[in-house]
Amino acid sequence: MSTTPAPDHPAPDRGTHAALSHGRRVTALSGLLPAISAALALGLIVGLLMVSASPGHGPHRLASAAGGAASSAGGVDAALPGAGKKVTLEFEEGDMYIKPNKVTVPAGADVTVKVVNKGSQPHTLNLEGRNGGQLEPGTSATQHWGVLTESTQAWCVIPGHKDAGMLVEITVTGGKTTSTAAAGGGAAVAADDGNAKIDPAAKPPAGWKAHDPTAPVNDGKDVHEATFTVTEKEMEVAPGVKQVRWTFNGTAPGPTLRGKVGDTFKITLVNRGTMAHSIDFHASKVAPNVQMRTIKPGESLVYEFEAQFSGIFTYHCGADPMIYHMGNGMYGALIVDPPDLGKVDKELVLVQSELYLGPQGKPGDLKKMLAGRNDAVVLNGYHNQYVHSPIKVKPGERVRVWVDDSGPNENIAFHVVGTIFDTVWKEGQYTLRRGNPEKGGSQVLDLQPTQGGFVEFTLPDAGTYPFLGHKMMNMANGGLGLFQVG
Ligand SMILES: [Cu+2]
Repeated sequence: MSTTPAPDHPAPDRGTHAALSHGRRVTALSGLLPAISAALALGLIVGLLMVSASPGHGPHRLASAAGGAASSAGGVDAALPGAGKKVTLEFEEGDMYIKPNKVTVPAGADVTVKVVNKGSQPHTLNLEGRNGGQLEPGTSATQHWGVLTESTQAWCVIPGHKDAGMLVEITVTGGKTTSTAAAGGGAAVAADDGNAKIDPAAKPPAGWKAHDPTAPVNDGKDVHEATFTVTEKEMEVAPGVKQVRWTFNGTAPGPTLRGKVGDTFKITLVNRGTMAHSIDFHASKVAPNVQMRTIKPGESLVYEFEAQFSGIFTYHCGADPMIYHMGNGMYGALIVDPPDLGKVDKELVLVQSELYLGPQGKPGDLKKMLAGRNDAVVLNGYHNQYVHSPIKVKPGERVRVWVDDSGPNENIAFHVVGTIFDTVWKEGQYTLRRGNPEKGGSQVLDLQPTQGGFVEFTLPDAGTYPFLGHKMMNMANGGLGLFQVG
């Protein structure tokens, strides 16, 4: 297992943030998460808008709202309802909420903001996404937003947090213009605006190499040590389509690990990304708040466990919002061999996941992940990967394919056209074994998100044998591959 050096990254609230936000649109996203909405509704009742004689200028001064707002009371039109008034807004942030999430301010008022972070991870509150410092858990800060003359928004700029619900609508009343969508009731902007599109007919560029599907060999050692370095890097996910993927060791899926029941796995997780990450091995029985804890950029942790159960298990990042980290590439598989695993001629690993494309060169689209609107369902991270690079098999070879469904949302009905599985293992047990007295055969290995198993079969004659998830819309959407025999 090698450690991949971290590439240079754009600042977190530029590249990634720009993919997700646009200053004055209503994204209507808070409605996607009922629990968050409930918390936000509660915030409305709390009604923290106060008019006070606050001293004003705090340590986190932000520029006032764009669009002609004056930056000091001296330049404010005296006819505006808030002219000469000082308004203090108080906000509570937590993990994926801000409350209240709607406030009303009279135009011309000089606005100061007090914000407290009651969440378990860092957040920010930035007027129109600009400036502002990071708030560590349990800390608070004061910001001076200056004079507002038209409706606007503020949000947390940490990637994914705005789309997960950390957005405040600021309605400014009595100003010259209050017509922006942010005033409420405006039409939601189409979620796909500017997102990359896959051309199913396109071919990978010269020099492209498929993700090697070969299963790692069980090295027989009792202790398996590896370093998983988290990086956020641009990668091609379909011909011509590039996205910033969040990865373990530079690939999505991450490296496949392998051992046997009773082995110890000792993984050092190193965060060289720009945001908080973590790892959750489904193969382990450990306290989630210890080994699976989220670590900041520059930090590392050691995750050690004994593999007590056999199977192919998913691992994934569990940082909030988890679906965003998994959907951006932070997943992989760990194989724990059952004690009596037979010999085969060829052994492969296929990990299914979905792509939810953001704009070219940006991370995926969280809104689409939450809505389950994928752009592709892929094996080992690339659209129709093994159609572009078929997997070679010799006639009559006994093949074992380990399959893990890393999701985050889709299932798989794994099937190989032109053969029948004589052995199937699913979630900890054989459901079919070669030589069974019933002479039974199996056509599909069915897996829900983060389930895993393997199938064994032979391809007796020379030819081309497609493999796919037999949920047909997924096959048509990038989940097809080919075995080339002879
Ligand atoms: Cu992560």
